Amino acid sequence: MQQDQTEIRHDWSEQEVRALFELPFNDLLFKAQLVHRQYFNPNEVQVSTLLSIKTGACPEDCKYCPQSGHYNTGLEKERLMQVDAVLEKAKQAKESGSTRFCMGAAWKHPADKDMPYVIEMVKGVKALGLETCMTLGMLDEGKAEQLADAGLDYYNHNLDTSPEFYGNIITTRTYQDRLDTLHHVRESGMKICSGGILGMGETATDRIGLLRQLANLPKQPESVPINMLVKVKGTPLENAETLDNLDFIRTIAVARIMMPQSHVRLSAGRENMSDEMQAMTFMAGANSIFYGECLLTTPNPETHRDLQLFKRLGINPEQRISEADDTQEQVIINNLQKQQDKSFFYEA
Ligand code: SAM
Ligand code: DTB
Ligand code: SF4
Repeated sequence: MQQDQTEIRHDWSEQEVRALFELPFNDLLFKAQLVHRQYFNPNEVQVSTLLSIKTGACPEDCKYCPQSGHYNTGLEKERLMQVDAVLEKAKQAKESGSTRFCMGAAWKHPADKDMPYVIEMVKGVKALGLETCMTLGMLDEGKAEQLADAGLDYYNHNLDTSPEFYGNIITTRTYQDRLDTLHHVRESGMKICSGGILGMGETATDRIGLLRQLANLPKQPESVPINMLVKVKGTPLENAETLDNLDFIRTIAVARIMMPQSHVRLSAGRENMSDEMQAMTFMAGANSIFYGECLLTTPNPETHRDLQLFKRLGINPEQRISEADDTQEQVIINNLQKQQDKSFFYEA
């Protein structure tokens, strides 16, 4: 650790985190910026693209989710996509400037019969020179190892909220199930992407609880998505009370301070955020977004709006940092050339 770098702590108490939330807004944002600049270029944001590879009819009952089979949201269900079709989408994502491709499936957990296809997807997307991420539900040790062996870089599995509030939102899998999946992912050597959703009717104490759970994991997640609830008609949370934007920004800032080395991802909910609100979250330490007009099933800002926003804020997309291997060397050279031509992303 360099002398001027904030220490990574895994023993955050409720009182300490509450004290951060209670700081005057400007003091909190200043502190978050200071921490952010120790580990990251403040003018770079990592850009990922999402694809739903299996949509709807999920057996889980997550009250926020349009894909749960327990609620009627009018969503069109789709079986697991063909590998070729997934790779075609990944190519498009890469051409648009994304560096990571995140594939999501509405499953309780992947079935044995689906693993060969999923593994082909990982290998194919990797061969395109993109980082790979998947979110397929719970993983046991064996499946985590299979995915890691295939070369999957990140696994997304959110804790969603505090342990105390969790039972109000999901009853079909426990908090401990989620922690177990994260443990298997960590043990397999993959990187962890785990965060939560705000605006589900949770209290400020629940937001503190969520961040403590994430930061106090034996190793902090490399990526921490903070979603603003997208209220979908037909889900039990369709009329949830809207969270104050300043409380959302505060939560990003506190996440940044508690997890200095992690990418904090401004995730779902950007479609309803003004440019100024998004700029404030970047100021608070968010440094990653989902890019592309669709999240999994709900809309995301149109790409030209994001490109304009980046341009107005002087933000550059973060380039992929990876050790070269035979298949990816050319891809990395191309990316470096693109980095020199900073305008490539804006003109995509
Ligand atoms: N089925 C897998 C799972 O739950 O692990 C993966 C897909 S799931 C859609 C991934 C995450 O998206 C959820 O954990 C939740 O945090 C987020 N999410 C789902 N619906 C959302 C909504 N309406 N608003 C905000 N975030 C949402
Ligand atoms: C995450 O935390 N947010 C993304 C990603 N991980 C997989 C998903 C957001 C989904 C929003 C609702 C939808 O589009 O279906
Ligand atoms: Fe299924 Fe994931 Fe949606 Fe929960 S969040 S209902 S597990 S797709």
